[in-house]
Amino acid sequence: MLKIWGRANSSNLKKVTWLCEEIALPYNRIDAGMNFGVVNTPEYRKLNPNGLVPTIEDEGFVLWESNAIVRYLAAKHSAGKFWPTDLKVRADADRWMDWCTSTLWPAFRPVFWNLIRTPADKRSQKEIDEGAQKTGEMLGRLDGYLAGRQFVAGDQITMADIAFGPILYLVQNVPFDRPKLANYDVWYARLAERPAFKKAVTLPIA
Ligand SMILES: N[C@@H](CCC(=O)N[C@@H](CS)C(=O)NCC(=O)O)C(=O)O
Repeated sequence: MLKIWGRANSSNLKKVTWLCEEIALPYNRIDAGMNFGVVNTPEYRKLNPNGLVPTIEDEGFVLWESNAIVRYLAAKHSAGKFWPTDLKVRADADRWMDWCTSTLWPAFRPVFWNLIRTPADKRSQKEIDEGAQKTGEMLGRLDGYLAGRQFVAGDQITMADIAFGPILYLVQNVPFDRPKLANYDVWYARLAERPAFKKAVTLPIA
């Protein structure tokens, strides 16, 4: 059976478990990271030299980097749905997965890190304010793109929505001044109402 290492409330782990729940792919999740440790053991470092989660092992094949894992599992088990077979739709999905990791998350990370992972007396209000402003700008960009679309890469849910969902769950649940955005809000609600999202993503964030 597919093995997945990572604590259940890790956003990057949730991308993998949410996809598995969507496609009814059985998996064995092993707690690792933060208070569970494991990630600094020599055994784990052999699997993932970064000491981060998630990591998977599938029939002897080891893979880390959450977006790469999502692409691999979607291509293997859900070609034509979560992994689009149309080249342009897939490129669009790939593009938004990369944008989420390279642009949205770096904008939002300081807000999350300060408000959720940092004791109140050590927080940087400047980092929170700058991050909140950038996050608002990025969400606005996404909102414009979502006009007239059910999901980020068209009218069917794909791996791109999977990559966004757990990050947006943080964006929605960390207490900061988030702009109201019509297309974005409807899309997020559409993702959050899915039973697989509720099971894999809707967990306490801290
Ligand atoms: N680019 C990597 C980032 C992985 C990452 O930063 N994982 C975090 C959890 S979301 C982690 O392992 N943090 C340390 C820990 O949990 O011990 C990916 O997408 O898989």
